[in-house]
Amino acid sequence: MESTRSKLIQVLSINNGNFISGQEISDMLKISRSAIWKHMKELEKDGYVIEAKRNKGYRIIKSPHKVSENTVQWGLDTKWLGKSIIHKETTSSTQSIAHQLAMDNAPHGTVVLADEQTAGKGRLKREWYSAKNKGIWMSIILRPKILPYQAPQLTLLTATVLADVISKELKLDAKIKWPNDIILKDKKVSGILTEMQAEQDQIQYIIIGIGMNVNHDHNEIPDSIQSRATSLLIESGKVDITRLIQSIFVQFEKSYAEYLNQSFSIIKERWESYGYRLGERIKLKTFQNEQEVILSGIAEDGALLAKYEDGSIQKIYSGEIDWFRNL
Ligand code: BT5
Repeated sequence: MESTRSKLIQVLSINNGNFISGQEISDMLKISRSAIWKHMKELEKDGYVIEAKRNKGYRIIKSPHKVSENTVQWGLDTKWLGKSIIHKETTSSTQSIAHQLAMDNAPHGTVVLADEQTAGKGRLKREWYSAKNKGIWMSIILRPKILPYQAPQLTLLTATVLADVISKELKLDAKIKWPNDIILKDKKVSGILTEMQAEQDQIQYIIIGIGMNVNHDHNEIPDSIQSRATSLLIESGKVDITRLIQSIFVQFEKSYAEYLNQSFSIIKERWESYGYRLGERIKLKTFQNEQEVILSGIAEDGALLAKYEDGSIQKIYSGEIDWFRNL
């Protein structure tokens, strides 16, 4: 259920700084005038500056910079993504909260956002550093009508969304390093963690975890990853995290619709246009051996396509790739 507060935010933001009367709001949201007033007071606590005028109504004249359910929903132009947001100042991992909510039937498009994670997770139980107010640490609950084997396509889709937003809005040369890293100048700025709950041939839910370093200075990147990690601030300048989240939501909805209505090939093409070191020779270590291969793209199921010396192309699902060492 969309909360009354988020509907109110929507009504006010559609009006874009113009007054809207208490009666109109009351009719639209089916709540009393005194309930509206109480909600306005709550918004003010969140940092909104609201002007209330007799015979004219209400308008928002300033919204706060901090990330919250309300600030992200203010002016957010999406149909389903982010209509329900759970924001925590601090939490162990947004993934854990999202799993819990999904098991309790949270709707498609619900988002868990945190200012800080104390036990952020990467893949294979790796650690994900999530410093307070420095980045985007969020988990999106999806309930797609696709088959479980297609789930990795959503990781690739998410990567194209992040690369698109970073490239278009910040004019940076974003690349996607298979399978889930967004790279700026050979350093990781963002990672994606996709987790799924499925039974036989049916997906119950998918959780897409997105971590993105936004406003870290150089010295705010932990020593252990200094040589491999970067932030948007380092590469471009300070970024408004709330606006960035909104852009990600809008682009995500667009790409998700294209994916469902058309096919994965549109995402695959986009992915390949951002592919890190595609067409290059890299060293690939599998269970059996270590070989030089040329990266030629991705397959429909999300596997990496490697071209061997003899011209054969094989799908790589896992294996160590020595990305950063020049051959
Ligand atoms: C990922 O794993 O890249 C997935 C990261 C997903 C994080 C989000 S944040 C919101 C949600 N809640 C969570 O708890 N997780 C998700 P992987 O490919 O395994 O990369 C992990 C590796 O990246 C680590 O072993 C480090 O080397 C490096 N790393 C850790 N923190 C980093 C950071 N902030 N920036 C860049 N690299 C980092």
